[in-house]
Parts: sequence; structure tokens; C-alpha cells
Amino acid sequence: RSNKPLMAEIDRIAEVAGYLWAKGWAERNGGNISVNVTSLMGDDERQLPSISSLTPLAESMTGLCGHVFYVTGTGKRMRYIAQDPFANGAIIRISADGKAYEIIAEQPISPTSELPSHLMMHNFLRKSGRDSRVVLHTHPTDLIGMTHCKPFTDSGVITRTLWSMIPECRIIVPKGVGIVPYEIPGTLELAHATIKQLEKHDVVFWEKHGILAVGEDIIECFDAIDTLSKAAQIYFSARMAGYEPEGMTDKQVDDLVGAFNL
Ligand code: 2HA
Ligand code: ZN
Repeated sequence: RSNKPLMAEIDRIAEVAGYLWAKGWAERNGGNISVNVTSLMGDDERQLPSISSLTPLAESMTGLCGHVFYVTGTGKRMRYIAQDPFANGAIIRISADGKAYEIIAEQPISPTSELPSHLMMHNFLRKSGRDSRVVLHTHPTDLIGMTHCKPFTDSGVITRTLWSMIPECRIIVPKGVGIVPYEIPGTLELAHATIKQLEKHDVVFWEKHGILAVGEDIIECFDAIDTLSKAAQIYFSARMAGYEPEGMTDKQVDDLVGAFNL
């Protein structure tokens, strides 16, 4: 725990875990976080002996050989990750051949059930040269609610609707959102479908399940989801008051691109 940059990053993860709980997006063990911390560790730390057996991965992660991640634990609650990230998550290392992982610190806490999808996303992001180190998955009530309504299961429609609620939304989520039709949580099918959406977007909805953001910075990932949630709340508030919100016009939304260099 003497590594200051790593501990500062773990503190930020704990901070965001607390926000997810406070927002009401993290019922029981809902949601999970993984962060590539390889660059925050010294050579000696990356070589730490393992404290678990080597667990094979279903697909080899050739872009992540020797990489090190903080991952939240399976079944662990965000509200407790906020209090004690090392009692509710672990540092894992991908093997030199990319075919397995082992836990190297601090306690042998098994990684999230969504590890296959998280690692595949990290693998994809590295191979495509993006410096996204963070994958954040959570269950925002309002955003999930939107995916229960047909027109919004289309990426273009849900993106335009959310963008048109407030200017900030397009400014903070300029690539819009992708959406993956319902898949069983934790499966490779879900992982593959998500990667496809990440080719064009940094934020992806999982229909009737949740949302996921990738990025360089965990606070920015949280902010993107928070801004989308704000837009969804404006939409639903209007609907609950009995009217269809007018929304900014397409021109008003598109004018932001030039004005803010998006
Ligand atoms: O960690 O959110 O998608 C529980 C989940 C699975
Ligand atoms: Zn989930």
C-alpha cells in the first residue's frame, strides 16, 4: 500500500462506487468496475507472487499479456467497495500468454461475474489504440427504464432523444450511445455484442439490464452516465407531467458540434 499513484487511483474507484450506491444505481451487488492499473505499478510490483491459482480465460487476451487490473469482486456491494475497496475487490494479473489470470493483491477475492466482458473490452480498446483504462458498469433506474420502450432500443433514437433534453448531454457524450439487445449477464455473447458497439461509442446500453462506459478516467466515466441519467430524468418528468417534451431541435443539437469542437 506504499504505492501512492495506485492508492490514489483506488481511492477514485472507491469514490465512484460510493456515488453509484448514493445514486440508487447499485442494488445489492449490481454493477462492476475494472481499471487497468499496469502503468501505475513498478516492475517489481507487477511481478508480485500470485495469491490464487491460475484461472483460465475462455478467450485469450493477447492485447493484455502481463497487464494488471483492479476488479470489483463477484457478489460484492458498491456501498462496501466505497468503504473498503481491497476487501471487496482485488488486483489481478493476466498471464504472459494472455490465456489466464491470477490474483496478486491484496486478498483472494474472486473477480466480478462480468470479468469476461470487461477483459474483452480492455483487450479491444488496447488493440484499437484507445487509451481507455476504465470499464464501469452500473444499473441506473431511469436509463434502464428507457430500454423497455421500443423506439429507444435503436441507438440513433435513444441518442437523439437524450441529446435533445439538454445541451450538456451532447457535449459530454459526443459519440452518442450504442445499445445491445438483451443477453444473459456475464456471457461471451454479451461481451462480443458490446465490443461491436464500442467501435463507435464510449457508452453502451445493455437492454433491460444496465449501462457501461469506457474511458481514461473513472470520474469521467461516471459523469457521462450521470449526464445521460439527467437527460432521461428530464424526459420522464415531462412524460409524468402529461406531455411529450419538445426537445431541442436537430439544428440546435447539431450546432453544438461546431460551437464546442465535438
Ligand atoms: O455484478 O451487474 O451484470 C452484477 C452485475 C452483472
Ligand atoms: Zn449488471
